[in-house]
Amino acid sequence: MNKYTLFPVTDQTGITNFLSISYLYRMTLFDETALFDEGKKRFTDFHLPDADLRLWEQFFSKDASDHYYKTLKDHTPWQQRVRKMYDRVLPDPRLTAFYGGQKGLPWTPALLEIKEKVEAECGIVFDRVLLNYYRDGNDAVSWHSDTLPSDGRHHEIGSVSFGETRLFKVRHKTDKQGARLDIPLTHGSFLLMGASMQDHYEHHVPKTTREAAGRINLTFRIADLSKPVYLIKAG
Ligand SMILES: O=C(O)CCC(=O)C(=O)O
Repeated sequence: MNKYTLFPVTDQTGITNFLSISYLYRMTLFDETALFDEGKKRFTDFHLPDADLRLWEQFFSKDASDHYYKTLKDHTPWQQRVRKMYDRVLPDPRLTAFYGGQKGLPWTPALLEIKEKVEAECGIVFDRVLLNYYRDGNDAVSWHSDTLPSDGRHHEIGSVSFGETRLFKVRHKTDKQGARLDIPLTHGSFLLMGASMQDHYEHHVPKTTREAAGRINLTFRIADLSKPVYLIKAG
């Protein structure tokens, strides 16, 4: 697929439009209020082969998004995860916090409000949330699909973004000619990944050389999130 290939997306009225990938590359800085000022809500169903992927832009209002960004940035006990790579221990290029379940922090009022709004839209009840804080354009997450929960099957993942717009890249695991998407996840957006997304696709938030302010991403999940990671306190 090249950037002129047309890609079917369905809006909230159920009408399918064919958009080029270059359209989907559109970037919006989070402090740019034009989209919000127009009051445009936008729903996109990406019709991915083998998996559901749906996006609600401006799912949260500008005021609510500003409020949640600031509250989460200032009041989350951010932690620096480190990973063993051969004989080296490397910090993840982002800060994280994990809420819910036996191993997570207790839910806060702000996280419960966000969770309830997401659940009301998609009809799925989540029980954990992983927060990622990308401090600037140097923070990122490399290609991966999310770990298999301990019950042995993948579930839907609800992903909410506040702050700077960053690209969310998606590629099929085995079909190299298959769909590749670059989705700008804007301030206040909600992306729903269907259960089979993790079986068939990988995702990635690349570093960016453009000046990027902070971004907080919340991935609401079902069941165990434990990973072989070591935690050290954020400095
Ligand atoms: O920041 C994002 O949009 C993606 C986060 C992610 O891939 C993850 O938490 O596994």
